[in-house]
Amino acid sequence: MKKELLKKIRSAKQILILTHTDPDGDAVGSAWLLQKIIQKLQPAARAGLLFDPEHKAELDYFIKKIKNIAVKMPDLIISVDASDLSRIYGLSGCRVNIKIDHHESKSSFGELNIVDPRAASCTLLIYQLARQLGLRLSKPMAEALYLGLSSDTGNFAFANTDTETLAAALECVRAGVRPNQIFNKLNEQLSFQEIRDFAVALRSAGAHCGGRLITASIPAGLKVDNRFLIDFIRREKNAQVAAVCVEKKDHIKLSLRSKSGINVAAVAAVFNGGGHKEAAAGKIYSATLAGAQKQVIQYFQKYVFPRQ
Ligand SMILES: [Mn+2]
Repeated sequence: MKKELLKKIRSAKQILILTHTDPDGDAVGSAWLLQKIIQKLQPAARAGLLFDPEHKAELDYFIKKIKNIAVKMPDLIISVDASDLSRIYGLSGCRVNIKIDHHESKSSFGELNIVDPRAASCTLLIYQLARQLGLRLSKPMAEALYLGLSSDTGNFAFANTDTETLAAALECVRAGVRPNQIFNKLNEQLSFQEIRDFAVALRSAGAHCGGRLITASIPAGLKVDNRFLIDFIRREKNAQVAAVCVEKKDHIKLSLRSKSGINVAAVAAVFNGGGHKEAAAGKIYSATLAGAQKQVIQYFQKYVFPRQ
């Protein structure tokens, strides 16, 4: 695996790194970290990245730190943190040569697939590769790694937080990362309007299935980050699963979180999506937000929390 990866990178001149639409901290961190690694392995190559411009504003701080290089005719395309071909931003009919990912997925669309669902973040998986190649963790690499680690572990609080993630975080801090600064840039950048909109969205919260399922929804027009909302409602003490429906242009986005061992990736798969056991997302083609939410609640009532 390591040899094949090295061979592909060393023989490339123009490398394009892509990730999923609506990128999160792990997507941005993974592309950034990989670019830094490629620059060390193959300094003569041009390694550029492409991000979906429709990303959360707080990621701009990190994207601005990345020195992007225009790559017009890539001879190597690497996707990071993307489980499905249809979710990759900027691919436009090209082939993916290398897929690096940590989602549970049967889609092996790369010529070379480096996939490990045990890795808490895709940046951690890329860091492990870099370590095998004997590369030292520089400060920018550590920032990229930490960005993905903290994003995908809910600031080192989710079930995927383990000795590996904490040991990698320690390496990041040793390399000069300041956890508080990254937390501030990611989580303390809301506008006053977003605080008010959050209050409106929170009013939609409901408990179902004897309290084991907690739901909320975000109508179009409200500026609310669904991750903040779902991470808030999941705090309810009896909730085993949290579900948030978000009204998008042509569909309803479904986000799911599990605190109880229930595999929400399997539920997301029913709703045109996928992800991890504890965090997953899907798409519902319903004309209304209420209609989509009803479908979700009914699915949980019937299949996940049936009455004994
Ligand atoms: Mn990820």
